[in-house]
Amino acid sequence: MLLHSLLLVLGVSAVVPALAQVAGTFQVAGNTQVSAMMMFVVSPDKVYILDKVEGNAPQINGHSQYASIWDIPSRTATPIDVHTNAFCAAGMHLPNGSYALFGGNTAVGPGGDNSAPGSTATFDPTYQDYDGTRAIRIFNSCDENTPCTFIDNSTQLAKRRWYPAAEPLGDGTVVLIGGFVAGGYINRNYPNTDPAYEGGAAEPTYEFFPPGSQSPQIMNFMVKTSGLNSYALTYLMPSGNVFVQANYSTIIWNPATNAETPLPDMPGQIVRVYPASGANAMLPLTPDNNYTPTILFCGGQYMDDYSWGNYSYPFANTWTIPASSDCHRITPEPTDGSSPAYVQDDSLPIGRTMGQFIALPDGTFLIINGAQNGTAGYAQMTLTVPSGAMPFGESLAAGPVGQPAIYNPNAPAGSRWSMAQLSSSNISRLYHSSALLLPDGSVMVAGSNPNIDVNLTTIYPTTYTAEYFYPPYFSAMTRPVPQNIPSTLTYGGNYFDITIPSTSYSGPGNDAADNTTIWLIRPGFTTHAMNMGQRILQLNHTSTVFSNGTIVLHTSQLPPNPNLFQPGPAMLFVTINGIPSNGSFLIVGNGQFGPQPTSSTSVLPENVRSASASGAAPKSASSNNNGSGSSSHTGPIVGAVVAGIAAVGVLGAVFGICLARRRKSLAASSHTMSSSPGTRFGGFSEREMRNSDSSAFMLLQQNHQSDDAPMLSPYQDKFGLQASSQFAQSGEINPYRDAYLSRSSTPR
Ligand SMILES: [Cu+2]
Repeated sequence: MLLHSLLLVLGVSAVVPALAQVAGTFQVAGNTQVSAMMMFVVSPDKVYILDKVEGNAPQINGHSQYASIWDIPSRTATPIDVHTNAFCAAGMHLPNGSYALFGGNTAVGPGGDNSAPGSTATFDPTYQDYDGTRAIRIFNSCDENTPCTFIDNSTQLAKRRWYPAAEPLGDGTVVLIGGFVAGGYINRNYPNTDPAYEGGAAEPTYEFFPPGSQSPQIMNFMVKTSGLNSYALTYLMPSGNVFVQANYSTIIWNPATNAETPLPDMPGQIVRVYPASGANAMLPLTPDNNYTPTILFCGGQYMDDYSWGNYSYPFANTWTIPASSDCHRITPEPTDGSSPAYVQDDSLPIGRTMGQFIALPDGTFLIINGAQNGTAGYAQMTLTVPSGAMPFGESLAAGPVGQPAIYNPNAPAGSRWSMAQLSSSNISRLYHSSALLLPDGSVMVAGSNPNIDVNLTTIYPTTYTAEYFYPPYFSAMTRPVPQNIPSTLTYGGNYFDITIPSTSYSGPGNDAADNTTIWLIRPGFTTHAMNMGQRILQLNHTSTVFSNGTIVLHTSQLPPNPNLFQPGPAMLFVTINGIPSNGSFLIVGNGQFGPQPTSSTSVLPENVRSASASGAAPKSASSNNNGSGSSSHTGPIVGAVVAGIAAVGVLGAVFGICLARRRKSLAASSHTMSSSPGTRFGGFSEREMRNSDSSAFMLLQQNHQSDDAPMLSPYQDKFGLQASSQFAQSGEINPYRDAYLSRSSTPR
């Protein structure tokens, strides 16, 4: 551990110069080693990066590498050996602070298929990967003091699921909905004579993790939305029902009874699910809106039903078709007695497919990545363009949008979008790219790979370069450094006090107190222009301003309804005058699957003001620099890294280790979880973990005791057909696996 810390410090000194973080700009962060199709951020230091199985150049244990751990401060990737093919899986946090990845594709070899000698859908000897269609992998929360560990596939889903939806319920249970059995462009044959099962290629059921006693049931909505129903868009509502959107249909679904209540269709039949891939997010849940969820959809794609095609490819040449710029809001459970309705919102500045929303800790949303034309997915031909003649390689999108935009949900209609002072990336972020809020409030952008296997020479190549994007608040010279942030939060119960030192802000203390918001953000699991599980909730608070400039924030626990913000890990930010602190990781709820304890919300103390109080921080550069461009930020994180470099050079290793810890505590700003004794898994000590009877804890415990035991041999499929036979039944080409077969069926 000490050596690890030392190496980390040395790594930092070797890799990171004192780079200025310029507000509104991208900065190249480094090489992710695998193409970042999927990411979780799990601590102030670490991001798990998952790729599909493909021919990445870095090797691990004699085969290409498919996953890595990204160290945020040093901007370096360390390989990990995930064996099951996680290609287009679903991901979600768990109540104990761990993270799960569900489903994926069958084993593949070079070319993304099983054409290599000895390759089967169960195991490929070249890439040494195993069938991931029913795999469950669980990753712990790790940081510079806690090793990253994971377990791969010791239990399995009941059904094969590629592109399933995942949504956590209020008790932490994750519901997994639908998916392909083995993939393709969209989830149907054409003509669509078997909308439920597509001859074995579609999976219309749902199931739970941890599994209950019920076997998977058909969700009728998956049949109704057949074709455009993979990676359905799901948001748990305050009632405990789930808002589900796919194709251009919408329902409220009761996960206990499987009852469906129809909601209006998407206006204009714009499709927002994959592969139209519109940006979608739940707007902030705040005291002002009484924690009433509103879902925002922007962009995506409209094509007529025929043009969407089938498993093989689209029947239209998607790259010629502009993406939608429309935005729509819906409040699925209005509290005023009105009926839920889609409402037109301000249009995107630039139409996008594969744009994705990132909740920022000032209550705004960044839209980032994507393209102006086409759809997600890739293909080697379409109905009218033969293999070899595709104008953008295998990409079904064209016209990358490099410039992000920011949506302010509280701005008056007509003024919610802004691209002011946001510069563009020159890296195309198309299909299989990803983006994620980091604990320092920056956004990690990575991946892009609209190719069946690694291709470094095509127009939109397999991409390994990660960037950090710095939102406008990086213009601040000083970030708030809140103190006494708890390591767990409850649903209702006693308020707690967060202390803001006067050095955290500038200007009058009363103004700072009036302009403070406290945010819980769950960045979610990023893949396919989505952040599954992403949520942002504002905690209520009052404040006491002391004459010395210190501000104490009397902060409410969450509202007493776990459906508003499901149990599990989250980051807490304190934002003063629009400038957020670094996020502190904590656990919401009791850390276990099951009904969450709730209690009534305590009454907050009255506000106390002090007219003489003022902050001791230097004025923000942006306030002296109004409208004249971005300004440089070299705040506490970079400053501390520089200190670490100097110390290693002059004073040697011991001081370096101490400074690494200091740097971490600065970066985390009251990262109180690190006080737990023993090995932590998502904020809980080993002892606490072993006392738990929840199955997710047990998985981690097994992994901790015996590394990778399930991976010693290919598992036997006890439950169903070999995936390799599925496409014979569907009668379609699978462009993802049978890449070089000539077209064998012509649609009507
Ligand atoms: Cu995909």
